[in-house]
Amino acid sequence: MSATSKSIIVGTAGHIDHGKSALVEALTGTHPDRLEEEKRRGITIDLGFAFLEEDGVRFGFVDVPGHERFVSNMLAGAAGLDIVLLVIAADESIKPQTREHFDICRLLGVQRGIVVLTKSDLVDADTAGLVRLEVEDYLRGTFLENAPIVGVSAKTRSGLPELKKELNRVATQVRGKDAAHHFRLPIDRAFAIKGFGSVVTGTLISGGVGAADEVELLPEHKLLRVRGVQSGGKAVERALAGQRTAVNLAGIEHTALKRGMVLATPGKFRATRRIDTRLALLPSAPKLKQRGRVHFHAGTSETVAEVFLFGKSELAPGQSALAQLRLQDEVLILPGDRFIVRQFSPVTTIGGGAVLDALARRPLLRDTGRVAFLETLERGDRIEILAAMAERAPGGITFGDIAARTGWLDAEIRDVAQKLTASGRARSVAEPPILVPAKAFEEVRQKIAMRVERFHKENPLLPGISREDLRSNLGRRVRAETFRTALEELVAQKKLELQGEIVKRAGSTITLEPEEARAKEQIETAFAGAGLTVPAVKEVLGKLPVETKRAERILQMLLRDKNLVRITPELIFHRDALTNLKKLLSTYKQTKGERISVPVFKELTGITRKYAIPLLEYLDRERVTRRAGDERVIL
Ligand SMILES: Nc1nc2c(ncn2[C@@H]2O[C@H](COP(=O)(O)OP(=O)(O)OP(=O)(O)O)[C@@H](O)[C@H]2O)c(=O)[nH]1
Ligand SMILES: [Mg+2]
Repeated sequence: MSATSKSIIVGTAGHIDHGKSALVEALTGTHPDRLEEEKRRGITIDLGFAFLEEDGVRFGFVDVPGHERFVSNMLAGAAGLDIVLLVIAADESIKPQTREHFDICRLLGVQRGIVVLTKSDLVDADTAGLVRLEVEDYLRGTFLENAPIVGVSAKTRSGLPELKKELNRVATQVRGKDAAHHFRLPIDRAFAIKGFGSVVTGTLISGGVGAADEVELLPEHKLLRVRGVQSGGKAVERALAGQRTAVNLAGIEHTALKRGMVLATPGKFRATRRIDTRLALLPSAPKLKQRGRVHFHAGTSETVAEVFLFGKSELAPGQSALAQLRLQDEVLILPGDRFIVRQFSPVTTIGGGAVLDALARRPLLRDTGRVAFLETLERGDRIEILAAMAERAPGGITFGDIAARTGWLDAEIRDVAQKLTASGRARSVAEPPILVPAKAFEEVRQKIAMRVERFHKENPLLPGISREDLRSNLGRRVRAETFRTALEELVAQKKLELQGEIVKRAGSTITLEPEEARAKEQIETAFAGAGLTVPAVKEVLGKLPVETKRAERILQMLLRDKNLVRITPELIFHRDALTNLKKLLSTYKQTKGERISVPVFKELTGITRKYAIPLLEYLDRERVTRRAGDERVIL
């Protein structure tokens, strides 16, 4: 079996007892019914599986139950079909579950199929011809309108070679699932095999999976390791999209694994309870009321949903609408995925649709942009979709958000993001990309420039606003990355300047009022004249010709320009005094040696302990001296 051969999933559909399972056995040699109860009652209850390889095409068969009570099992099998075999017994013709199963196939978007008139050994040619006409009439205007109709008998095996030929022909028309995409395996069975542990099976709808892969179990968001993979009943290195697949998992009990869960590429997806959709009601269904409850089926999962119609109070039969489905349980579902809804009671299939927004917001009335947004999603233009998503995300949308909301591959996201930013409609403010709408980015830029301007006006004695204050001024809705990018751009455009952590208008200098200039000189002189026996800061500031607030700002200017140095909250020295002190110590080292005690230091500098200790600690910090017991070593 070559790994490159085409893999196709074929599913049966049709009324109970019409010969679906017998047909699968006649085609593959495997009877798909496995359960004891199925064998005893002669009906299919749950999904059955079989394999066939014909002319290089690998067919995985999913056989479904026809009984109306087991439609939910049928639904778990119908997700992921490439070709449907619509099975109609020639002696009974179209029956209720023929219609229901066929409706389900249509709503799920199944593209191709073959109509199989079974039990043809039980009818004469006239009856067979009549049934054929009835079926043709029924299928007019549907995806099976031009499908082959093949009469077969599982008993006499008549028609089987022709059916196989048709299967191969239709298989060539199937586009096939994308093995290069993210891995997704909706689980339809979970069990344990002695000596192996937990195994799950499913139809691999996207991507691939191999031994030693790490996968994520959803909606649990649990990481698991793959021990081994089987496909078509044989161990394989890698199973690919379009194959029936069994995965042996490490680190989990089989009882913790259930139909409806999904194995997926780790770290990409988010389970959801709220999806915005295009919901269609079958012409045969009763009308659906606002906030009506329905059974919801997607992939292999099943839950209950409350329907919230946008802009409508009810949905008429045969109509469709944009609608939010609030799910009772979390599921993993992505945009484009199809789903089925069934009436709450009595349980019959009434409609279905496609997911547009899998991570939808609550249906608030003031969200006036929602319908337009959903219509954009529905049109499917990726650049428009990304632009619209960025618009709706406060502060922009991250790479991870995009992945979770679209299911696109990293390279696809980058490609679309690049096109969007190249068009000038959005800005990327980080790597990996975070997209911010161009208008929002421009607003941030303007706010920054305005805020800096205002700061200069309000604080003429300060060189500029601190980065942190500027950032917090913009509010929390602005991302740090947006702020940084906008600021960098303003600096690059020479509109603003950075001075360490200070942001200022480019070229701005501080102009002092005459009394401020005098005050500045006075402060500097006071400290310069004091040498190491410095005065108290308060005392100096108290004598100035300006009020305290301005005096303090002028002091800050001197400290910032390093004309003054603050070594403790209370002690400030002039730069020259400290330079002289360092020279003094250097001379001492040359003449008296490298060690100096506190008393000798006091004597040398002529200062009291009050100054000596903080000064020595300052010198230690400056690595001019190093403490060694009671003494200092001059470095
Ligand atoms: N004579 C005749 N009997 C058939 C043929 N195909 C199936 N049967 C019989 O019809 C009965 C039902 O067949 P199944 O294959 O179990 O029908 P099914 O559609 O799978 O039924 P469910 O799975 O329960 O919906 C069985 O007794 C089969 O032996 C056929 O081509 N000719
Ligand atoms: Mg059956």
